[in-house]
Amino acid sequence: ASADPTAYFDAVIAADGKIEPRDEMPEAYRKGLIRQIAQHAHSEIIGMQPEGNWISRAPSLKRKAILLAKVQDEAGHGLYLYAAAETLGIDRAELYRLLLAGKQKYSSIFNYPTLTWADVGAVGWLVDGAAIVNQVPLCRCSYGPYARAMIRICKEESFHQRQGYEILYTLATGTPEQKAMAQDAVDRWWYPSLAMFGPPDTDSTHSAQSMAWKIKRFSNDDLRQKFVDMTVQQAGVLGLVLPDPGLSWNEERGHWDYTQPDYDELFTVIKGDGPCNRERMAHRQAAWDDGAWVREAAMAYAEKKKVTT
Ligand code: FAQ
Repeated sequence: ASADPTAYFDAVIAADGKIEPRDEMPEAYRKGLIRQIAQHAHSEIIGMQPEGNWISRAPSLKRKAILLAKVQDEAGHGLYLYAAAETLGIDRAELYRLLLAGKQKYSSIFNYPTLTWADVGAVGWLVDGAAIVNQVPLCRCSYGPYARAMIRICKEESFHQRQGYEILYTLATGTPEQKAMAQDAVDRWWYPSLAMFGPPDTDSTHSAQSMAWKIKRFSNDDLRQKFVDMTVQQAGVLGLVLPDPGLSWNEERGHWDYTQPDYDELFTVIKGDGPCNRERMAHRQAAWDDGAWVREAAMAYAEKKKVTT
């Protein structure tokens, strides 16, 4: 180790290099990454619930197989992300404990209900769409294991986004009732999707430090704007209307003007009082409890192997 403990870290960050698990790093960098990566992992796992709700009710065998594969991908994303967090010296059992104790968060978006089949399309199109806009820059994040996990995750997310778009396209070009169902889903998912990007830059507590450390590459508001610009075009192709009368092209800025989501609602949901928070956490807790015998059996088997070999 050098005399200045952060000299190596500072040089790697300045040169746009990657920090790896065994490198010296400031404690706040390590803690901040655990916070973000764990929150991201928990989101993937809790995020299986709203869509899992439709697996048994998907309208055809083909739709069921596709949705099952997508939800399994989310479990996989959660696992790569827990593994990335573990390289920072925390055990995943501890991360689960912190989630279940309400000490770590998961994304606000998964506290909204999936009321109709069209919601599965809207989640794929808007929620995965927002996730991609947020996560592509994370492929260049300064922490190596997180950046590398993001590359594969983003490839799968873009497939997910297209399957959602295709569900909505089928409905939007179907019967008037199907089109109305697609429009209703978009009406309900639009603002919660905008809120996924987090509070406005002025209220974002972590952005300045995360950007200086090259964990975040763009601010919450810049990513939100990018998502709006991309989505307006796609809504046009679908023939669906984004539920914002304030949407208008701003020639000077070269971006769409839009109405901000209700950030009071975002904070209410983050604090645990959204439409489905209790249900999501109860389901997660039950899955943990129901899995106890599997964990115990696996430990007993490992012990037995140690004794006999
Ligand atoms: N929900 O200072 P900032 C997916 C919290 S995609 C809940 O701006 P930061 C794929 C924030 O933690 C969803 N909490 O924070 C999928 C902080 O509180 P803390 C997951 C939120 O970290 C699709 C406080 O507010 N993606 O799962 C939210 O700089 C379909 C102040 O905020 C990721 O996690 C929110 N929306 O920026 C799966 C991406 N927004 O921690 C299944 C990685 C903010 O101090 C189906 N994460 N907060 O107690 C990030 O990029 C960042 O963490 C942000 C927030 C952008 C989410």
